[in-house]
Amino acid sequence: MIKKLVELQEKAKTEIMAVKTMHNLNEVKSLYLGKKSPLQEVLTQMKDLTVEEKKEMGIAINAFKQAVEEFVLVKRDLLQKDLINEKLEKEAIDISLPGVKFKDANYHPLELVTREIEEIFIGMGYNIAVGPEVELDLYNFEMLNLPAGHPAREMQDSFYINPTTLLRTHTSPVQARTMLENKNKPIQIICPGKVYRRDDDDATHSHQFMQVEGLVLGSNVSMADLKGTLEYLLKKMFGGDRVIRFRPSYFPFTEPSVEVDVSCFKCNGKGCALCKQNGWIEILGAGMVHPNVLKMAGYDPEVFQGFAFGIGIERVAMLKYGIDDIRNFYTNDIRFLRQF
Ligand code: 2U9
Repeated sequence: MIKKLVELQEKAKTEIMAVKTMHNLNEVKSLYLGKKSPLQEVLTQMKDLTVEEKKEMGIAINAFKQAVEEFVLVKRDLLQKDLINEKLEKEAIDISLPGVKFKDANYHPLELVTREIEEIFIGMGYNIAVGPEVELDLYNFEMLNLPAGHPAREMQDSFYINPTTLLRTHTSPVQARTMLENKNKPIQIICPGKVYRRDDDDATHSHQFMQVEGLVLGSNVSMADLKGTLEYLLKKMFGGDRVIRFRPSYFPFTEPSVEVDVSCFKCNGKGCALCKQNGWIEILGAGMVHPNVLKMAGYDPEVFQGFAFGIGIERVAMLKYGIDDIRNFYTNDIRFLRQF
């Protein structure tokens, strides 16, 4: 009987080690240890044995059971490892494959032009000043030599919030505020930002647009400094062989005032569609700060002179990138914005 058990154990071992799935393993296990296993037959034959033989047989049966349990455990372990390996193989990621590319964000064209202008002026030692977009009439108009009823207020039709408060029509109130803070000290600033004018929107006009204005005050600042500064700016922005010209103009806050043209960067002044065949592109307004503006901000015009200028960011961006409709800047069309 013991011999039979040893043979059965060998057979169980072979069969257990040959199974391919957990399910099969459980089946084979109950085949050898369950109620219908050949072990039952051995047990029924036990009744014919002597006490001594029964004892021996009991030990042998326990050893058999233990051995089969162990084979099952070992096989279960092996099957589990196979399962994990199979899963690892199936779910393997090829880390040498190129990843999913995320599209980098880019700056808005108006931001690009603003930053370019800021960099140029920072290089000349200017500071950048900012101020509120909801402004007092006092800073937006009064302090800039545009008293109530002045006909030039017409040029800057405005959005009033109440009789004394409006959306700023230019960034000039930032300069006025800076002058009040600095009384009789030199100033060298640029003021970029959004401005608002009551205007009918079309391809070249918008009720909201961007400007960079500049202000330089000192005891020895002349129109020659203004010309040199603007020539440097425009050469940096539109190319080293640009030339500029001043035409007389009028602004209430500067005297004398000028409009500044730059030679066309597309045809080099010969005349083309961009410059409307005249070789020059109108780009800026500027002038020497009006003595009234200096006085109102507490600067002595006998000691201090200075220049100021203003440039429209949309216009620069339209010229630079060949954009024909100002509304493109504000409609957030990703196909437009991705081009910069
Ligand atoms: C102070 C004194 C003077 C700012 C100036 C201009 C000329 C000008 C326009 C350019 C295109 C506005 O955006 S635009 O439509 N600006 O022509 N701006 S001088 O003069 C100042 C500002 C502040 C205290």
